[in-house]
Amino acid sequence: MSAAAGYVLFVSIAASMGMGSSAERSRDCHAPATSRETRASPNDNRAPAGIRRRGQLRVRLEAREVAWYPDGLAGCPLHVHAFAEPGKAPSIPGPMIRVRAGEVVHVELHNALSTPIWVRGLHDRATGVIDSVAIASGATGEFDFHATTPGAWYYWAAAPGRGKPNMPVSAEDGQLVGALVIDPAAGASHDRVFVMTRWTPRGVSDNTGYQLNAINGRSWPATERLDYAVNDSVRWHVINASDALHMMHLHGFYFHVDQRGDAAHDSTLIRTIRSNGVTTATRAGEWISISWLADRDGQWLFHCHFVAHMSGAQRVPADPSAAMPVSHASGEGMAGLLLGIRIRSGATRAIHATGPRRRTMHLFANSRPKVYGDRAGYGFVLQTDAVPPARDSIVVPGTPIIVTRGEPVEVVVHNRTSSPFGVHWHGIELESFFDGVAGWSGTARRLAPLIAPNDSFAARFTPPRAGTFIYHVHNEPGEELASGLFGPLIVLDSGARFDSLSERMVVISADGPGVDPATAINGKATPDTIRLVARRTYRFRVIDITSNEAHMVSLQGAKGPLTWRPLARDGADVPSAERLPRAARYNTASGITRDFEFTPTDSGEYVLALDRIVAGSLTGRLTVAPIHVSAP
Ligand SMILES: [Cu+2]
Repeated sequence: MSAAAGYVLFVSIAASMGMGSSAERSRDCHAPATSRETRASPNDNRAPAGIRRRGQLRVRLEAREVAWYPDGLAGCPLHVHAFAEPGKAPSIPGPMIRVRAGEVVHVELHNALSTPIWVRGLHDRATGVIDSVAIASGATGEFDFHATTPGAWYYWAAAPGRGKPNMPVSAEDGQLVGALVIDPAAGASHDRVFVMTRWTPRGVSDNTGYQLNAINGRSWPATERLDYAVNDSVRWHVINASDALHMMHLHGFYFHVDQRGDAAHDSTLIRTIRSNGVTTATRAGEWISISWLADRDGQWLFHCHFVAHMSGAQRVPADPSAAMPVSHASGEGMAGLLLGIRIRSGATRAIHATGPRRRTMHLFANSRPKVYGDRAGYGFVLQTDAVPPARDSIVVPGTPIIVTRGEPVEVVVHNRTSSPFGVHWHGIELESFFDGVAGWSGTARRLAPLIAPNDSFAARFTPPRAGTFIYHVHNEPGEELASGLFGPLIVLDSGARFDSLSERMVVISADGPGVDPATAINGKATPDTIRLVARRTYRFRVIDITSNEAHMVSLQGAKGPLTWRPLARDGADVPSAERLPRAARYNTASGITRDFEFTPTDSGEYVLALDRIVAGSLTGRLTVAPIHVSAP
């Protein structure tokens, strides 16, 4: 985004909230002026802390009370605890300690808070155990270690009873965290470091109350803009130093998860590494190291796919103690866990300039009053006849859009609702302008518009790979996503036809608006029966477009989980080595698609079950689709 466009977006947000100019807005903040407070700076984690002396990195840190401005200085502050290097402004996240394997680190940490703190993670990870060191108020602790284990580690501190031994907690100590990156002894490393932190009034990890989520100390649109040139290799460490799950999604490109770890372990200890996708889970306390090739120009986003974590409703309110739940409402604009990426053009490859004639489809965003109690329902309906569908006809999920790899398509989106929005073609490698983020996709000179009520927008793309994707509303003002504005986007290989006898789509979504909705399968909280024939092979295309929820998906018979073969993740075929029969279950959350091949061996009754996951644990809160398998 150009600085000007960001400013317009911000002013329109402030004006719509009745806040007037940003200067007035600051004066409205409830900001108790305590003398001990200093203002925390955002930390972009480019410059490491400390000084190198005689082969040793020496870092001095202090834990202090600070005022934090995650929306930028025109926004309101939160009063939290943070780390500082003496003589410098405190920062959120705290000063980054970054060394190569083999170096020796000495840290002196002074506790200037009025409470004792437990300090965790200021050590090497060779043992896979997190040490806790208590430092009394006013006291200083010393830490000496030999860095040996490469990874995007972090250190954190919390008052007794306010932290967890394996991750920071999103209360007042949730920003008392900093990166501790150990690079390999030699060679290139992932260059940028992004630390995600979180603040909630009660320190809760769920998504039912007010929350503020930040990357490197800032919430969108105050987050950093990342500039690259076409064909740059991008390599990032992304650290989820919070107690909430985040589903990190990259627009327009696939990325590779090169390494993954939690507070104490790297991936060689906890799970297999290297996977390709457009969305990946970073669990509470987890970090990932990712890489991707910026091979198309334009403006893109990297963000958490949970609506609550990209919602404008999480802008810091004037009085944080009276903050309202963020829930599923997108609010005015976007805020929170979003990074803007600008890729400068060069010799960019043409994605859809030539080739066969473009196929045009008309997609209508319809609404109908009183579908969810007093609230409207929404749905995308594809025109299949000579005349457009009725204005109040809604289908949830939206009509599947089925296109062919390599064939240019134009989807004309007609907005018949009363709200402006964009439409994102999730997982499709396309031209930035059509990516669907109004006010951001495209270039500074030609930004994608909001699709106004009664207006339309023609999205053009030529899908380069066959697979299972999603189309869904973006930049919506309210709960339009949870209320039905999404659908499957299937790309078939050239020459292939969609065979409804062997294809089964499973779309997982919220069953309507509200803070804690039930989960629906194919639009119903009490799902329709899936009908199969024994000994026939099916392709299951499982799409997760929930708002803020996570689930375990499983196929089960009377004797427990069935077996299936993974075919694709996020639209990309899995390597043949992974296409092996395995237990039919996996964890999913918003923004993920998976394809599986399933052959029921016997006739009988089975289920496709979703078990809601909250704070990392199965809850037994089920949504169950019956499966009836008849004899061949
Ligand atoms: Cu998130």
